[in-house]
Amino acid sequence: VIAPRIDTVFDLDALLTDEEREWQQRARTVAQERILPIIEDDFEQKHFRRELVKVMGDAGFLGMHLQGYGCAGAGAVAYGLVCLELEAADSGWRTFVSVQGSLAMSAIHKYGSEEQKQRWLPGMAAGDLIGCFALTEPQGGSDPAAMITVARREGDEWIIDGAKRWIGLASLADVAVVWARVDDASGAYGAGASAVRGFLVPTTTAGFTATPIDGKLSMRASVQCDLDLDGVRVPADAMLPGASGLSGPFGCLNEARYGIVWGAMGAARSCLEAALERSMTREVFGRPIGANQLTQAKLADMFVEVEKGVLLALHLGRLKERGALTPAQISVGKLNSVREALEIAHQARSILAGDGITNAFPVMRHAANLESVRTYEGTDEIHQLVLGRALTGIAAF
Ligand code: TGC
Repeated sequence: VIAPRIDTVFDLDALLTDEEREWQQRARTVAQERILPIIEDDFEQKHFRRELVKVMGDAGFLGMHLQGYGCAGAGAVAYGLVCLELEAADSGWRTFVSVQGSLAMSAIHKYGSEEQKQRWLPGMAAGDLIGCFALTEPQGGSDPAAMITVARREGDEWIIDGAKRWIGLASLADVAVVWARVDDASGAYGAGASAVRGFLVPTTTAGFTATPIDGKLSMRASVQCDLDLDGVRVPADAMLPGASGLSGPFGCLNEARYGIVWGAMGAARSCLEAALERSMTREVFGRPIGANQLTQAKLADMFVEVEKGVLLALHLGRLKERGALTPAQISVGKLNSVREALEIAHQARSILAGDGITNAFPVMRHAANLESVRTYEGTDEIHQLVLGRALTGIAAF
């Protein structure tokens, strides 16, 4: 028995344009031909396959929702569908596309000078240059307002000192978008003393050290780093002129969180597909396990959550295309998608029984990856607090 393709059951395709379907198909092809054949080995070996960066660039996925500078200028839904298909293969590759396009490139595109955009964006869109986004610090990621990394002005230069943690791709990156508190009581270089500003730091700059974090049992096919910033000197024009205050980095986090709303549903779909196929081929007590009511109930619940999650993502995508998407709406999507994807991964594992803990199936890898996705770009608790504030008008943080 061949499992029906679950994404044809509900006919979500009917809600997409031809162009969106083309982007989705392109991402599905890249995922199937370039990522799936190698991902179990790469996950096992903790290997980030650098050569695939160019493949992502050639496919047009890097900064694909941005206009100009070699970017594809695609819509938010098309970008979401690409995130979904890449994460159906592995969260690490969707994370790469998010860090490059939604965080590093978005920061430059939203807040950079014309010269900064011309210098960095075309190479990043093509996959010739890698960017990273240095916001989170070792003392914790949930409260960027507690940032202690500082930039001091000395003559025509900024000198940056501090530390960052969990910075994706930093050891491979060509440029880092470093967020730092400007130590400037005069207010001459920022909107008031101690404003958080962004700086474009070439990673070859003296004093910039990126060290991959070892011992990860999640996101093993991608790289996250500790950053040490020790007297890093950059020219005055390295500052992003268009961002002052935390709304700068938060504006980029909105972009990345939006991609996760879609991406996590890709991981969920992959788990459901594995469980569905197994339920029709694996026999216990003389019949397929999918003939049991308890298994069918699990499959039905998983399917309902995948379909609801994709519909929610699509709704948020259409709002985003109209310029109407709010941070609280993104929190609904990020919280729901990742929470449900993890539950789906756990249910799929139970249907696969003992074999579900092996890498003969993608389910444990997705479950492990989703633990990271649940934590970065705002934990469940942060998004609950954002929604709690939106509902009550009272900030509980
Ligand atoms: P508050 O500090 O009062 O506000 C600061 C300013 O930011 C504005 N703002 C937003 N702007 C746009 N989008 C959003 N989502 C925004 N949220 C806040 C806010 O209006 C204010 O603007 P202004 O002009 O008045 O100065 O912040 P808050 O009280 O609103 O927010 C508190 C809280 C807890 C919600 C916020 O701090 C938060 O979202 N925390 C979670 C941070 C987070 O997600 N960290 C993980 C980042 S993941 C990462 O860095 C890794 S990158 C991936 C990789 O490299 O692999």
